[in-house]
Amino acid sequence: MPHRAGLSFRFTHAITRTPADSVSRGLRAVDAGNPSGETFRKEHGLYVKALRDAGLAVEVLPPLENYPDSCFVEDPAFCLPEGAIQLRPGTESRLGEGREIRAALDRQFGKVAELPGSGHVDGGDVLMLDDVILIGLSARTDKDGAQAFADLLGAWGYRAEVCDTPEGVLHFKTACSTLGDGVILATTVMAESGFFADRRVIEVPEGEDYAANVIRVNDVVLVPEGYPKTLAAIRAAGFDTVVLPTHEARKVDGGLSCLSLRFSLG
Ligand code: CIR
Repeated sequence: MPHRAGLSFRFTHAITRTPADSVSRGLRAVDAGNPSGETFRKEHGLYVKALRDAGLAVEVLPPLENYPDSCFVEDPAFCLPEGAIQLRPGTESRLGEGREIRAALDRQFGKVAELPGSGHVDGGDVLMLDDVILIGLSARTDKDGAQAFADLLGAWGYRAEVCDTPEGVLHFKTACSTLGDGVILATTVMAESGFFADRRVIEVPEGEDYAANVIRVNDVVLVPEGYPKTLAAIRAAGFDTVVLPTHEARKVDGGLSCLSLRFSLG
């Protein structure tokens, strides 16, 4: 795939979904208390504002009470400038979210495909860089799904590589992000994985692994509140930052990337 400068962080549009009250029953690996829908919606409002301030036109979809985790719109779809792909999330309670987001994809894109076959891919396992798309195998993304997705991306002119997400990590991007301009932010385990070849990797300082999930949006990097060492490392690398509260999302294993689909149109 030819290097497409800015593919991974130059965006014009985003799709988000307002958290439902049922997010209090959202999936989580470790129980740290139930998130409050009301507080989550306040944090979500700040998130949407930050995306708009970064220059994006944001479509905010209504809450879906039947899907407690549906505000994490990154998982049921994947967006590229030329079209979107409806994915098949790899856990029972989220399976229908692909169908639920389809109408929004159809509104935004002329071309929308569905993940072929019967395998599963969560968008949280997909890291788009400017010259390759990494797909992490995880408890949510299986081999069949990853291969079918890689083949589809290949047919659209993109190079995809399938990697093993380290044990105990929910999604590939739970533990790494692109800061753009060839720089990766990653936990130590991810940094040592070899997935990033000779790219520059900034390691998340000890005790701040949650902060590995940031998003570069045009000229700023959105960083979760409460991780001062990671914030300092990103700033020291020359990036402008915006700090956002993600306390409620974190209670159900969600981070900044999970809360939006970001893409560039036209
Ligand atoms: C889940 O377990 O599916 C949600 N509670 C959190 C999803 C986070 N999504 C992401 O990392 N892309």
